[in-house]
Amino acid sequence: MALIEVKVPDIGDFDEVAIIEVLVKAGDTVKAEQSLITVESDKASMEIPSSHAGVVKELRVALGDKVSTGSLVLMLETADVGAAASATAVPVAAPVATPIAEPAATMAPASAAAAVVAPGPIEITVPDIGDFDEVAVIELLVKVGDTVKAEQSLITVESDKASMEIPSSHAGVVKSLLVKLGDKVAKGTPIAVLEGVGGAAVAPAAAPASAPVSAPAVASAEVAAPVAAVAAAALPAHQPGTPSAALPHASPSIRKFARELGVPLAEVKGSGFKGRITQTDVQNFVRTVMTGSLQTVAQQAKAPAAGSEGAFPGLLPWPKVDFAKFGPIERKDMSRIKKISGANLHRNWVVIPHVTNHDDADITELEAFRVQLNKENEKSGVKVTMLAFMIKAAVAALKKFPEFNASLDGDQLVMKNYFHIGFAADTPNGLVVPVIKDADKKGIFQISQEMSELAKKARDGKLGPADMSGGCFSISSLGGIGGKYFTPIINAPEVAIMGVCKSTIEPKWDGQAFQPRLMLPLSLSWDHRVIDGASAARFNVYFASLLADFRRIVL
Ligand code: CAO
Repeated sequence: MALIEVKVPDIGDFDEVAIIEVLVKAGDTVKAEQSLITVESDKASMEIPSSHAGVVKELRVALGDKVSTGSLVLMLETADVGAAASATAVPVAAPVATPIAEPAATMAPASAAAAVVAPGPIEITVPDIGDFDEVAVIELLVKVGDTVKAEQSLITVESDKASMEIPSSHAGVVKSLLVKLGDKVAKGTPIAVLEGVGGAAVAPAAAPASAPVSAPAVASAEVAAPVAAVAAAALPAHQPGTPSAALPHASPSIRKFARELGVPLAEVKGSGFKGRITQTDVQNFVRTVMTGSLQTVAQQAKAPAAGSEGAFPGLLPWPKVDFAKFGPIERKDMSRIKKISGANLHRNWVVIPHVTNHDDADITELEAFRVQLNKENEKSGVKVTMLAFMIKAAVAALKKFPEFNASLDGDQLVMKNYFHIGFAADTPNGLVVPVIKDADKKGIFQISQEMSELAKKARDGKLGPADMSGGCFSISSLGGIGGKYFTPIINAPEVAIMGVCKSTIEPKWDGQAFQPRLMLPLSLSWDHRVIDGASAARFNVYFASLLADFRRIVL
């Protein structure tokens, strides 16, 4: 038996990092490499492992203490005297302080050296994260269309001992994301394509994030590198206000624990230091859900999927039927689009308090104008349908009622000063919503042309994420098919959608006689958290008035 000191191993240049979790207590038996404490800087957390197996005799640190390489963590009683002697001298589990990530260095050499971003698209890759390949993506911190600053975190990756955020080496707009949750990434894995907007690239030596960590006493090849080194190796400069601020605070081991139990950390209230989520918080969450006193957002949103046991407490399970008993059947897999759009539609339907207003627009004159336009422009090959006029009318209505051109973001409304209008397109594989960008700046012919190109791309399964992102408001037109009214589901994070059915000639009283008028049925669904019923009625009336007399659009 020997009493040894267990100290913080070499964690590179990062001294004075705060202890945010103490994972053991006096009397606990720990294994070698078992995590003892979690420390955190402003961008990464890492667990400090024990160099030896033994029994914790005395803790020498407390929550909130600042520690550095060599700080005494605890006294451990160990049976192995020989090992104990060396333990105090050199922690076996010393994390390898690999050279810090140099995001720009992983870019094409030309752009890394340049002071300004090239105007063309730029692929952002995972920088040097030491010896650790194949770490899992656990959080996507940006989405397509987001504008990011150089050094802003793009994704969080996690190994079994550490999590870290991977920063962008350039400023720009995210054109596409090349990773998804759960993907395994390593140095050089492409993360995203950015369209340069003229921001400065991170020059390898300029930003703190790219300054190399001073070479450690232990060479990386000599030690079985604990993953904690990854965290230390890639600490980017702090970016106040980046999305990471909203992430639930929990150490990698708690994240793993939560994941194993299927607990959504975002819904767990942390009781630890600075609101950090502890193991007890996760356990309490599970207990509360199990006793039925709490429904998670995911549960609320989850369908009682066919064949499942019923996802809503108190609801009957989904009926399980042996259909073959009643006649011949065949089973088909749902298409990828159907699965994705189904999950999105379901979430939107469950989460958004929808209300739908129905109205009619008198499009008698507009239809005559449309037919005339198409006749005049027969040779152009561009056919104008009613939908193009509705897109223009939607822009005008969004300008007049800006709360329809908004998105909810926590307690805030994001008001958009751009006008991208989506339209639902029916394809053999399911429903997609391509987006006409900057519809306010385009004329009816250009919108018609783009719509027919996007609709073709949709049918051919060739729409890219950029074609379907950034929408402010959507129109779902079943006018070419039929029907009278329906209840379109809002395409989150938009707050309203206009559903349109087939126009029909109806008798309308003009004060003296019934006149045959071409009436277009409108169904406007809106998010009652953002929009009031009176505004929705006004929006519908205004939208209909534009279609009834399109000259009003220039007023
Ligand atoms: N009333 C009467 N006729 C209409 C009409 C309306 N509201 N809207 C379109 N039409 C006519 C068109 O004028 C065209 O007639 P002609 O062939 O005689 O010229 C015909 O119907 C077919 O139009 P279209 O559907 O090809 O063109 P569009 O611009 O109206 O719509 C698109 C394009 C891609 C939106 C459409 O093809 C489509 O996919 N619609 C389905 C959307 C959908 O599935 N929504 C449901 C979502 S919720 O599940």
